Amino acid sequence: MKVTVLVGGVGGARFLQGVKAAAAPGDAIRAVVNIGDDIWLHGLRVCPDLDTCMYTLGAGIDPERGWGRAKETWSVREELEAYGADPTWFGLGDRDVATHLVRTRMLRAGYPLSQVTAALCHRWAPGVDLIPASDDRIETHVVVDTGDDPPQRKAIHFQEWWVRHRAALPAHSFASVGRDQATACPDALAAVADADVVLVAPSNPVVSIHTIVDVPGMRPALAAAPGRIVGVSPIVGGQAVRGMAEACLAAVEVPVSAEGVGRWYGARSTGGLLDGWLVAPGDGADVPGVEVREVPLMMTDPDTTAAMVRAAYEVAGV
Ligand code: FO1
Repeated sequence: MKVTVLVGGVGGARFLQGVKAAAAPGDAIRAVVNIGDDIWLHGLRVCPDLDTCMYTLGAGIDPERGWGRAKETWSVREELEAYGADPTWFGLGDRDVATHLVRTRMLRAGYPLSQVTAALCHRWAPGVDLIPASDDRIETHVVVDTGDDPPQRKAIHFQEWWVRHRAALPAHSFASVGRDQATACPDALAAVADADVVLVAPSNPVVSIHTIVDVPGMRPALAAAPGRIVGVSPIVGGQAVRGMAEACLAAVEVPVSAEGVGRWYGARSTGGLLDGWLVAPGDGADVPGVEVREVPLMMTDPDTTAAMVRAAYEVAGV
């Protein structure tokens, strides 16, 4: 069976572990990964969601942080701080820097991000094809009011909002910088077009999933996908399971509920994304045109997540 999964960072990587655990021999798993978090730092290209998926599935992730490498050291970060080399609010670990050096060298040599990612994955063998949503640069920026007096309204990079300000500055809106000059990665479009089923991971709906679907070319590809598209709610019991989805949903005026996110994604039959929607027991959700199924959604370990994936396959009829 060919499975294609739309994923963001930490939650997406955990979900992919479940897709792997549920896979049968010969299954092909392709992950279309969000690139909106990507950032140039100290001359290096950092791709947090691709790296979190690669390290998690390749057993190199730091399990507490959910990002960066296990057994990490921070000499480079300390030396950069000693030079006062901004930004100092984003920590690059020594082992992690090697990934960014290899990636940056290949990008500078003209290789597209999808080929760079495949090259890095030769080492990590994640067992899943990791495909960036686009080979072009699309960065999520957040429109906020700064703490100045009087407050200034300006757009800052997603990482500055997320890491430096811990998403505490109310987000007025999100902008995908570079989107209008970008196209979806051909490998990502192909992975949607030949999938028996497309899964939407319980990643952040606004800055991970929407940023994938909104890449030019992706929405028509999903609309035409032969396989059914089944999503997994990232909201359980009215709370986001990870990250700061509440802050993001508030900015797009979507209720923090399984029903709210399901309706925001919309039914494929009326131009939206979903054919099916998994929600947690008791959450219930009325999403017109979408088959809703209540299943346990806490990804406590790959086998528990695999049960969620099998439920999604049932809804997809595969
Ligand atoms: N998150 C933090 O909260 N603090 C950091 O210093 C930080 C550094 C970092 C370096 C590499 C990387 O791949 C991710 C990193 N993250 C850090 C997490 C990152 O902000 C998130 O993984 C995603 O962008 C959100 O999903």
